This record gives sequence, structure tokens and C-alpha cells, in this order.
Amino acid sequence: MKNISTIAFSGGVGGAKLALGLARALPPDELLIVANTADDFDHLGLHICPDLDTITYTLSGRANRSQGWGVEGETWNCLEALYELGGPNWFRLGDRDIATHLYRTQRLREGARLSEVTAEICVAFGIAQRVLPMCDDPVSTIVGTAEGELPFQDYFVRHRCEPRVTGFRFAGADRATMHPELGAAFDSPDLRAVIFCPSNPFISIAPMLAIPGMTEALLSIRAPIVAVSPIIGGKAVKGPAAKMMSELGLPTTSLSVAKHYSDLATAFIVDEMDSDEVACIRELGLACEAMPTLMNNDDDKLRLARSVITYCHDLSR
Ligand code: FO1
Repeated sequence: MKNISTIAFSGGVGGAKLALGLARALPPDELLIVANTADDFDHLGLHICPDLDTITYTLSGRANRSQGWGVEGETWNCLEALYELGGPNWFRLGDRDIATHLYRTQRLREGARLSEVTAEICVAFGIAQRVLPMCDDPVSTIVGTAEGELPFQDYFVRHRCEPRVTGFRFAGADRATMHPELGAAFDSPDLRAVIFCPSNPFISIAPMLAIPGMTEALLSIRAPIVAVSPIIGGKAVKGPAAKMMSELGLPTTSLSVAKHYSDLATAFIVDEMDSDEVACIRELGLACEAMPTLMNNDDDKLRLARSVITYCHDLSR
């Protein structure tokens, strides 16, 4: 971990897009991508890690970009055959995706740690960057809703994020241990940036920050901590972040997300569409810049990654 210059905290789709940009902008041994694993669950006997897989599929060029999860050019033979048998098909597992879950589940049963299995998957996929689960311990997001508590994938996929959200808890987080590789990266003499990717602050970044010692470790580093807003023009680029914010009584603005991070982050990046919020965000005590943050193609991802890196380096001068 000696060479790590940049640590990126990422959830699924939006985070993985910036992670890909960072992977193209930096030498591979300088980047550590930390993935949320509180969306993980056991389904049909398989251990599914949606955000880790979105990141490894994205970095290896396998991701189904339009769907936002799973593998491009996927077939569904196994799911269809399972459904004919009376099995569940609410959580759609494609044939190639199932191979990833089978491999991971088998290796975990053999006693491997999730971080080891993830490293093996990265090697198999030709990914040179280190992708690290937020911890090797089981942590599960439980969504508080007006209809009662729901396990995350029940809320997200089975109920299509429809129930009104009242809060979140991260079961198991209090017993989780920060991965030693992440601890070592925080101590890297070369560390120049910690980036919170434009992922959902409540269900993607918050579980990682709930791991004991994580916020303390972040507060102790000298490198800037820069968060990229997942909200543009009052809307989430993808996913339920804006809906969750309004249900929690928060304005659906970048300013609102900046307030959420203000005790921890050094700086906040908003899209140029929200440049009128920059002054208010600076009043929170955060450095703030507006720049184009929408990532529609690989050029956008690389451009944003380069801008964020340059901004971080300017901040640490
Ligand atoms: N999301 C859906 O909306 N519907 C699905 O059927 C679905 C299946 C699925 C299978 C594997 C996987 O890794 C992810 C999958 N997702 C699906 C996405 C996942 O539920 C969410 O994107 C994340 O948990 C939120 O980041």
C-alpha cells in the first residue's frame, strides 16, 4: 500500500463510473477502490455483492451500461429454468453473473476472505487496481420504511424503492473491522486524495463510514477528503437518492449532501448546473468547486477523474 496516492469510496453505478475514470487517469498501483458491501446478501445459496461486482464489471469492460448492474450481453437461461421449477425470479441473475457468485460463494465456503476472493476476481478479469470490500465482515443495510424494516434488496429490487423511507441501519457494522490494507493506505506517505464518488450518501457511503474507526481514520489523514455530489439539478443521476432525501425531509440539493458530509469532508464538488450553491457550501466550511460531473461516456469519466485529482492536489498544496 506504499504507493497509494488515491483512495476512492464507491457504491454501485455512479461510483463505478468515476472509479473507471480514476483507473484510466492514475497508475494502477496508486489507486485503491473501496466498495460498499452492505448491499450484499445471500440469495439461492449464493453470496451476491452488487457494488463490488458493478465495480469489477465496469473496470474490466464487462458491465451492462444501460441496465447499470450485471454483465453486458447476458443470457438468462438459468433464471428461466429456475422459474419453471417454481423458483424466485424477482432478483434477476444472468448466466455469466451467476458464475461470479458461484466462484465467490465456493471460495468463501473454503474459508477465503471476501477481500481475497475479490483480488482473485480482479486478476481473472485483468484488473490491475486494488478493489477492496469495505470489510471482510457481514454488514447489511436495513431500510426503515413506513411499512416496517426491509432488508436492502427487498426494498430496492422487490419493492422497487417504493416504500417511504424513514431511516437506515447497518446491521453488523459495529462488529466489523476496517480492513488492514485500508488502514495501511490511510498511512501511505504518498496519499494525496480521498474521494467519495458520486454514490448515494445514505446507503452507499454511510455504511462504509459506520465501520468502527473509519471516521477517526479519515479525520486523522492529511490528504484532502473530497466528495462528489450525486445530485445534479435537484435530481439523482441514477437511483433513489433524491427520493430518499425528500422522504427524510431533506431538500434534494447538493447543499444538503454537502451538509451531510460537512463534519468529515475537506471539499465538495457540485455539477456546474448547481454552481449557485457553491457559496452556501463554502459557508459550511468546505472548499467547493463546480465542474461538469455528468458521466455519459468514457471521456466524461476520465475528464471528471482528472479534474477531481487536480482539485485534490491543489487543495493539498
Ligand atoms: N437491480 C434491480 O433493480 N433488479 C435486479 O433484478 C437486480 C439484479 C442484480 C443482480 C446482481 C447484481 O450484482 C445486482 C443486481 N441488481 C438488480 C442491482 C442491485 O440490486 C443494486 O444496484 C445495488 O445493490 C444498489 O447499488
